[in-house]
Amino acid sequence: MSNDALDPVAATAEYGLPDPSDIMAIDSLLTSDELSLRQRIRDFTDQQIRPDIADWYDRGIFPLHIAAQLGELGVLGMHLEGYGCPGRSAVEYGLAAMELEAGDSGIRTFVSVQGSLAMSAIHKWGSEDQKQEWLPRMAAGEAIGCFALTEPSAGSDPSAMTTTARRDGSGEDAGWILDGAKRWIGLASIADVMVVWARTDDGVRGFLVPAGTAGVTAIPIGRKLSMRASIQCDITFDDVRLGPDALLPGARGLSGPFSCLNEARYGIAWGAMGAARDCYEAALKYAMERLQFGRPLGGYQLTQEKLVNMLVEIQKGTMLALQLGRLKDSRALRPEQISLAKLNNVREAIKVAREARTILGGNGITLDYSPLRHAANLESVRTYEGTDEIHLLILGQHLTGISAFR
Ligand code: TGC
Repeated sequence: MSNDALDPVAATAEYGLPDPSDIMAIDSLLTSDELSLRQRIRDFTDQQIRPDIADWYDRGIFPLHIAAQLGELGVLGMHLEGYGCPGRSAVEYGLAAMELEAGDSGIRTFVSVQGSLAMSAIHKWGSEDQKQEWLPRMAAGEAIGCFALTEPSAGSDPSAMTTTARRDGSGEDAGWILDGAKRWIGLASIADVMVVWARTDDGVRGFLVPAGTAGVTAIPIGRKLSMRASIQCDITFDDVRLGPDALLPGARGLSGPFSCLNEARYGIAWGAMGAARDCYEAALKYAMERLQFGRPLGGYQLTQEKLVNMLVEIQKGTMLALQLGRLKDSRALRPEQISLAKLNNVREAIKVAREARTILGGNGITLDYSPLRHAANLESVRTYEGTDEIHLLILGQHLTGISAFR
């Protein structure tokens, strides 16, 4: 984490006039290093994502070429230390997620799946050999990872998973045989390595399955109305033979995958505010340019109310994300805090996106404008990494001490 002192005056001089939409001067809470990093990612989004995102979305393709660009940008496994990973702070990672999701949730999802899920699992729970083999290439975007937890019949309740790994032989050299199915797994069809969670005699364990392993099939899920510039797959494992070194030695039980979900949910709390900000900015621009009844839409009280309500939620949600990041950087972050921020920020971002679309009128239903694309994406974001209902119940359990799950 950068140690430079907070100096909003110097930062303003370096990065231009304060943003008029930053009413609460949130930028003044960021260090000059953080502002500089944010600007670098914002420039990347403007140059490499914005010009093509509507086309990628329309055609339903994930732009694989940006993996190496994102590696070079230093956002893959951004918060991880060593093994070629950038070792940046939690706040810096959050700012990057925000800027990338201002481009598209599918691009931020790629960064989350690669860094927060697959790389985090290997970094937290892998052997030294596994870390050396995969992390440097994954940080560079030269190898892609995925994280296979969810199953066709086990979404919110991963403890109901039916994918199994059983010993193939006996003794220390015994490998594993993997059988089962996973669903909604981001990047699986292009992954060089899958992190797969399976039930064993010893509880839930994690396994690394390299691309090309016999018996593994990953098929992208089609006909999606959301996350169209992104890949989610069905995977089947049919009598898949793995060596003994496929096991992630450090992870035992569901706390293994759940600790990785914490990382991804953290990034989402930031990213959703990026999508919301992009919607707000599109609506504000349109409202100032579009004349109806002889004056800009922005001159009507009803439009001003919409714009103000959007901005209020974006400012609140961004401050929430920043507090989350500061807690994470001070190693004081707790899962219920992540749940509160993920729940609030995605819920509010969807409302902002839908409200922004109303200002754009009929033009807002085309891919020429971002809000409806963001709104559709955010339906997925609201569902994955814990639905609204799951996060409400995690918070309910925290407040009452009573689990409503079982
Ligand atoms: P529970 O009994 O509460 O806990 C089991 C073990 O896990 C520990 N634990 C956690 N550890 C770290 N961080 C957390 N947030 C944790 N929450 C629980 C817990 O201490 C316990 O450890 P131990 O050592 O005692 O065994 O488990 P439960 O089954 O009752 O869980 C309840 C619940 C609902 C909170 C949990 O199931 C949950 O979070 N469900 C939502 C699952 C979810 O978010 N799924 C999305 C997965 S992401 C995905 O599949 C694809 S999206 C990305 C892509 O595009 O690929």
